[in-house]
Amino acid sequence: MKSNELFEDSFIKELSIRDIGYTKLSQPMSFDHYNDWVNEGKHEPLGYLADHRKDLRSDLKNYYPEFKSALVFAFDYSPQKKSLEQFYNSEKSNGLKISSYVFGFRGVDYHIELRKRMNEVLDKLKQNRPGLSATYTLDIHPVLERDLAYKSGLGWFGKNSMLINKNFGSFFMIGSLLLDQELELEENTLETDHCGTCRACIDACPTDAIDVENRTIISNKCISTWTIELFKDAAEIPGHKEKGSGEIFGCDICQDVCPWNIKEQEKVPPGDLDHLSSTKLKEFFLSRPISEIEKDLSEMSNRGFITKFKGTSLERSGRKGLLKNIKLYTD
Ligand code: B12
Ligand code: SF4
Ligand code: SF4
Repeated sequence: MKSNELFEDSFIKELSIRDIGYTKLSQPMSFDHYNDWVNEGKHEPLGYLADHRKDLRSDLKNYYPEFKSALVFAFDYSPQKKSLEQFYNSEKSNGLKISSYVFGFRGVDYHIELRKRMNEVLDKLKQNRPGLSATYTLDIHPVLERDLAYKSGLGWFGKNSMLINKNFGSFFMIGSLLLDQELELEENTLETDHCGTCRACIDACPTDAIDVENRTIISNKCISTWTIELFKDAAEIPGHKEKGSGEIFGCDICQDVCPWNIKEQEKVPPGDLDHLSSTKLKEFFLSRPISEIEKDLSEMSNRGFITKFKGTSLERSGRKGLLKNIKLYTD
């Protein structure tokens, strides 16, 4: 059986799972690539990628000793991406931009929402396999997730370093269940490179953050690092203010120009952006005069910010981080 035939279509669709990969390999294929990247300092200022957890990534068994196989999920947010683009192109937009993944999962922080969805999947799996145990990996764990998705056949490493799927592009998040049993599934073949001679992402990146030789990102040049990971006053990314196009949380530019995403956006129907958290974010940050937002954030307490945006991805940067990002467009 193929991994994407494990569950009923309606169940998969309800959880926005676009595809499922499967692998029994516990060792990544690109740990050396990661190691070199860290040794060259390209992870800076993201210290958590280089500390005692670095080498844990060399084998999934370091994180989950019982590992026998993994189900790897592509959680799709391309429909919400399409709606957000329509909003940015409308008169309602104030020119500021928040990355589309933030709106992808009902506006709820994907760490919270996708964990719930993977628990639902696990409950379903356990119905026929009562002894099964598992743990999940989602972003913050010491696992090379793109490598895991690559190994399980979900896509290739694009020049922009995104894991790209030939059928649905790169607007998806990766989440996995590491299992203590093998499943009766065929392993998928590895996807080949479909970037060819294209350079669209490299030419579009406003801060030259793409290291094309290694297909990696120089973190301290990336707008995503600056707007999501640096919480307080921080030195500006050289060139960002001049060349940035309104990004105040994350950056989608190198994905927006990718032909594999453009193709997907042409065919995907727009998704719902009207869930409570999404509406709150859109109304506060994306629809009002920028000076008004700056004033509100300056006068708000940290506690007030957390109360208002609790459970959304923006809680990570906090009030000060967002204020720093917005000031780029008011000073
Ligand atoms: C640190 C991090 C960042 C950093 C650094 C990004 C980077 N590209 O390294 C920053 C803050 C900049 C960032 C930004 C974003 N991130 Co991020 N991030 C991570 C995190 C936590 C670790 C990534 C990492 O280890 N980087 C180090 C590099 C060296 O490793 P890598 O990215 O995995 O790349 C592999 C390939 O390049 C491969 N490789 C390259 N060439 C070749 C060739 C061969 C032959 C082989 C075998 C391998 C190979 O080797 C590398 C090591 O495995 C992962 C979650 C996780 N635990 O993995 C999410 C993750 C990569 N991020 C994700 C997302 C969505 C984003 C953003 C789109 C968010 C946004 N809109 O702002 C941007 C995209 C920026 C970009 N173009 O990459 C998703 C990507 C999903 C996907 N479809 O690929 C992940 C997987 C989170 C998730 N659970 O879904 N991120
Ligand atoms: S996310 Fe933005 S800044 Fe980072 S590499 Fe892509 S285009 Fe460049
Ligand atoms: S824009 Fe072109 S080079 Fe960049 S990831 Fe997409 S296909 Fe590859």
